[in-house]
Amino acid sequence: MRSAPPAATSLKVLVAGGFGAGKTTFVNAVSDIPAVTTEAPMTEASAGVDDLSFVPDKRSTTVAMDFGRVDLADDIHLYLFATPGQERFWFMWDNLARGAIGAVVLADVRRLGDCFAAIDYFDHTRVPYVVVVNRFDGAREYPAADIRDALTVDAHVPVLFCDARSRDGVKTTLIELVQHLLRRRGVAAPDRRALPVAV
Ligand SMILES: Nc1nc2c(ncn2[C@@H]2O[C@H](COP(=O)(O)OP(=O)(O)O)[C@@H](O)[C@H]2O)c(=O)[nH]1
Ligand SMILES: [Mg+2]
Repeated sequence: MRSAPPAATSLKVLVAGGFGAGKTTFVNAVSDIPAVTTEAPMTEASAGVDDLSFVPDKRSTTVAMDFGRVDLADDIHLYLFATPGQERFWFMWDNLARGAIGAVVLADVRRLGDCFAAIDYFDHTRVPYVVVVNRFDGAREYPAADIRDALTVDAHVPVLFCDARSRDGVKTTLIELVQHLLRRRGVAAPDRRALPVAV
């Protein structure tokens, strides 16, 4: 008698990184459903608090989270939750992180230090992550090894590159994240049955 195929796997993934690193853009680019965002217009009240010097076109900011969903295969559904970047919203991280199986830390090489908080948080809470450098126009390119050194992340942490506006580019980084999770579980082949059901 043949056993029934295992049901689909749903995984919760966090997207973190500094203010203006491209988190909202990343979730919107890849989501198969219209992403739920909680953008609020930026007002003068945030002048001098939120640094717009590298993202002068930014007109709004995430006040709670962004949410999207993407299917990597017929049977792997990722639920993406992007955290607000600013320190004044960090009290929400523990709630957002509950049940998360992995994370993407988005980095802008022009201000790498802005993602230290996310890296510290995931190291501390033992949530596996990949670092994804969002390639902004005109930003210098650095080899992955240099980025890894600058961020002092472990050698096994993948450092990837993408344009957060590109659906295919973003999707590739999410596939890499899932493969990283599988490798950490000692599974070489992409066998999703090795993934825990997290949501
Ligand atoms: N040139 C370029 N601009 C980007 C890219 N990703 C995001 N942006 C822009 O950078 C600004 C900040 O992005 P946003 O997604 O709001 O950042 P968040 O604060 O991390 O959610 C927005 O104006 C985006 O349109 C990228 O890969 N290249
Ligand atoms: Mg945002």
